[in-house]
This record gives sequence, C-alpha cells and structure tokens, in this order.
Amino acid sequence: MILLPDLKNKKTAVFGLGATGLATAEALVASGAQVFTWDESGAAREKTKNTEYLSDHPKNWPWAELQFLVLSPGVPLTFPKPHAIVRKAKSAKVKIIGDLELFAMAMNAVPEKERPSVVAITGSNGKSTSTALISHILDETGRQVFMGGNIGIPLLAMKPFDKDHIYVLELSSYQLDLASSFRANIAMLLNISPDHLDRHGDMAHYIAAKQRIFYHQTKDDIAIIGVDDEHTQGICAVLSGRKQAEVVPVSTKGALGHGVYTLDGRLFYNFDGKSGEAGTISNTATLRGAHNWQNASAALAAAISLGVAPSVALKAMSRFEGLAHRMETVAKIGDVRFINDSKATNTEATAQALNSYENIFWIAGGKAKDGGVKPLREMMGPVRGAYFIGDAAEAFEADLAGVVPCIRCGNLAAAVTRASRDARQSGLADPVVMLSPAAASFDQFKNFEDRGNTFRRLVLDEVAALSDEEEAAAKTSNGAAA
Ligand code: UMA
Ligand code: ADP
Repeated sequence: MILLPDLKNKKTAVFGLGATGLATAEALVASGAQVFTWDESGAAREKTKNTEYLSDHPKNWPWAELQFLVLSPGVPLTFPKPHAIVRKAKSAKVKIIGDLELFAMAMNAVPEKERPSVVAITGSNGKSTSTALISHILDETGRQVFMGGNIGIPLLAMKPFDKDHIYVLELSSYQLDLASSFRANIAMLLNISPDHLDRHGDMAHYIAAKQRIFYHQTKDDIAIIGVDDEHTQGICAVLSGRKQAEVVPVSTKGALGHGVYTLDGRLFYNFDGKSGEAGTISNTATLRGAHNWQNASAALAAAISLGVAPSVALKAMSRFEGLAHRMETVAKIGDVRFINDSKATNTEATAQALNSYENIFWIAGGKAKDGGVKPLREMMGPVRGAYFIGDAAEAFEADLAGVVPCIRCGNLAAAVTRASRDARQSGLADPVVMLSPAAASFDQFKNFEDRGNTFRRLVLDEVAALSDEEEAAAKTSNGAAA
C-alpha cells in the first residue's frame, strides 16, 4: 500500500466504501490518520466492522477539523447535481479530493531524484487495453512494473514507491476531476468521444477533465496524444504551442512528420531523434482493428520513451494475450464465431467492433447513454441482424429501424439463442455473433464483467446443447444405418 505524508493524528474523511474507498481508508489509517467513513449502502458499511475506520454518519463527523474529504469516483461531484456530501463539505470549507490526489501527495513528498516513473493513460476508449499492453511490454523487458487505477487495483493499494518502479495507471475522468497536483512523467490521452455526459454535464466539462492528465507536466515529461478525432487534435495543438512537455502525436489515419503512426498495419515512429519502422501489427490477433492499432501506436510511443527498442516492443506486443470482454472470442460453433465485447459501453467502442468483422449478428442494449445509437446507422453495412436487450431496446430500435433488421429479445439469453440460430442458418461466410452493447450494463447486470461472463456462459451452454444434439443425431443415423 502507498503511505501518505504528514497525516499523523490528523482527522480525514472517506465517502463511498467500494474498491477506492476501502483502499483509501486503509492507507490513511496506516499513515496514522484518524479516518471517518460513510457509504449509503448498509452492506458496504458492514465491511468496516473490525477495522480502525468504523463508519459514522457524516452528521457526526468533526467537520471543522477535517483535513479533507476523499470522494469515491462514483459519487456525483457536479452533475446531475452535487451529492449532499459535496454540498456539506463545501459549506464546511473542507477540501474535496480523490485517491489520485492522495497518490500525487505521496509522490510529491519524495525527493524528485528518488521518484519512480509514472505513466498515466486516459481516453474515452482503449484505456484498459493500452494500460495492460504497456505493462506487458515493460514486464517482458524486465522492468519492475505495477499496473493500477481504474483498471481494478485501487491506486493506494499499489506497491510502495521505489525509484526503480514504473507505475502504469489507468485514469478515469472522475479520478482526474478530483486531482489538482498529479504529475505524470508520461501522460497519454488516446481519444475523446461522448461518454459519461450525465456526470460531466456536457462535452466541454468532459474534455476539461480528460485534459487534466497533462497538468503539472514539465519539459522533462512526455505527452502522448491520439490525433484521430477533432477534440484531441485541438488539445494537441494547444499542448504543442505551450511547449510544457514533449508532445508525441499518434495516428492510425496517415503518416506523421513527428510522432508514431500505423500505416497499412505497420507501425512507424518518428520522434526524439529516432525514426523507422517498428514492425507489423496487423497479424497480432489480440490487437485486431484500427482502434487497437491506436492503442499499439500509443504503447509504442510510451515504450520508446522509457528506453525500450522499437523492435523489442513490437515482439512483446505480438505476445499480448488481450483482455477479457474486449472483442474476445469465447467460442466457435462450426463456422460461427462468438465474440464478447461487453466492455463496449458507448457507441464509439461499438463502432470499432462493427468495423472489424463482416456478417455480424449483433447483440446490443442495456442502460442507454445520452445520444442513443443514431451515430451507428452508417456502421450497419456488415450487420445482418440486430438483437436488442434491456432498457435501451426500444430506443435502439427506433434509432436503427429501416437500416437493419431489428429483433427485440428482452434478455441476453433470448438474444444469444436467436442470434446463434440465425447465424448458423444464414449460410454466410464466417458469421460472427457479437455482444457489443453500446450501453452500460447496470439495468440487468452488476457491471460489464458480469454481463460478459453471462454471455460466455450462455454461449458455452449453447455449444454443449448443440454437441448433444449432434451426438443424438449421429446415434439416430447410425441406428437407422444398422
Ligand atoms: N456510493 C455512495 N453514494 C453514491 C455513489 C456511490 O454511497 O452516490 C457508494 C456505493 O454504495 C458503493 C461505493 O460508493 O459502495 C462505490 O464506489 P465507486 O462507484 O466510486 O466505485 P469503486 O468500487 O470505488 O470503483 C472505482 C471505479 N468505479 C467508478 O469509477 C464508477 C472502478 O472503475 C475502479 O476499478 C476502482 O474504483 C479502482 O480504482 C470501474 C468503472 O466502471 C471499472 N469505471 C468507469 C469506467 O471505466 O467507465 C469510470
Ligand atoms: P476503456 O478502459 O477506455 O473502457 P478498453 O480497452 O477496456 O477501454 O476497451 C473498451 C471498449 O472499447 C472495447 O469494446 C474495445 O474493443 C474498444 N476499444 C479499445 N480500444 C479502443 C480505441 N482506441 N478506440 C475506440 N475503441 C476502442
């Protein structure tokens, strides 16, 4: 765990006792602080039994003495409206921070020359893939690499700092919104498309939160930025003008005079006085599709910046196993491939998935985000049938009716059965049944992992049922032959 400086006997508060809150409370206690916690769920509060950070309702907290309030990322700070705890903290003039700010406070307390390296990754899509890919490359090259943040291991539960460590952090817009002194040696913004607008209010606020990843960088630092969308292009122009850190643009749409780019499935680099071709990425199955080439290009830029030879980075990428729930092949029945892309919770991520295959039997829906799926109308070329589930089903059908055959299935089980049957009977070459929801999971599932795991189980049940049927048919025909 990471210990925090100057908190001995100081009073602090933590609101929200999920992964972030629990790790934060433990780190604060271990740092000598007195910690007051609360969560609106009784079950979450139960977890504080037998700990030194017992829950007590915020009305009983010593507000006048609190150093700060650590807010969990899932608690609304500003939109749709500030949570009551936010309003209370503001009226009591108590600073509101997140776990990223505590990570920064711990790092800033280390003398500069003894600090470990920090690589921070954000973007609307591709954060987890890029974070895991960079960690994998560094791990293969023998570095002491630690991966955490929004990807699952809370920031303060990571290994204590050591000069030789490299921390590779996936950061969400919620975490960035609650940090004011965080500095990354290598900061990466992959792309920006509409997401989480319910929490940020509008695109301008969402973009502002993402941009915070570059705050506090100095001329010794590297800013890696995807320039394939208009929002990040604007940010890249501003950063380049500011000359605060070395800016390394990344693209999959064409050659760059300065930066890292993919052209015809090959990766090229041209920055920091080095240029050349690193190798071919298009034959790495776990990094299929232009969106993954964006992740690979950005990862190459980070690896080169940390002294890894480009060809060595490429070789490591070819051994990347990929992450579950991101365009993950879970089974094949005959010619039909079943793909779990449950992590595609917005239209941009689903657009990438639909662009990567032909003859798709597409399962989508869940808890819709602002804007629906109208932007996907032009992506329906390879889609042979759309099978909608969850709260969003009706709205998705209204957005895509007339462009693609739409079938409302209610739940995932019905959708898998129907899509699987249609794909098998289609007679098309290499059909694909793909769960790529373009929506959040919370209407029917605990989270995207639960949704993806349910899909995998349903598909494996389907595989078992079909092989039973085949066996029975073979027995019958053998019997008939006898
Ligand atoms: N809670 C309240 N009141 C509220 C909201 C929440 O009391 O108004 C309580 C809940 O009862 C619950 C706890 O807060 O007990 C949940 O806290 P949280 O929603 O902040 O989630 P954590 O468990 O701390 O997980 C967070 C990230 N979740 C969010 O940002 C929503 C996890 O990212 C991350 O892995 C974890 O910290 C460790 O860093 C998940 C995620 O969905 C993967 N992230 C979003 C995304 O990727 O799109 C940003
Ligand atoms: P995040 O952590 O930002 O949600 P993931 O790597 O988990 O990103 O991928 C989430 C979804 O987005 C998956 O469906 C994946 O196929 C898609 N995706 C991955 N990388 C990108 C990218 N660079 N651009 C757009 N979509 C992407």
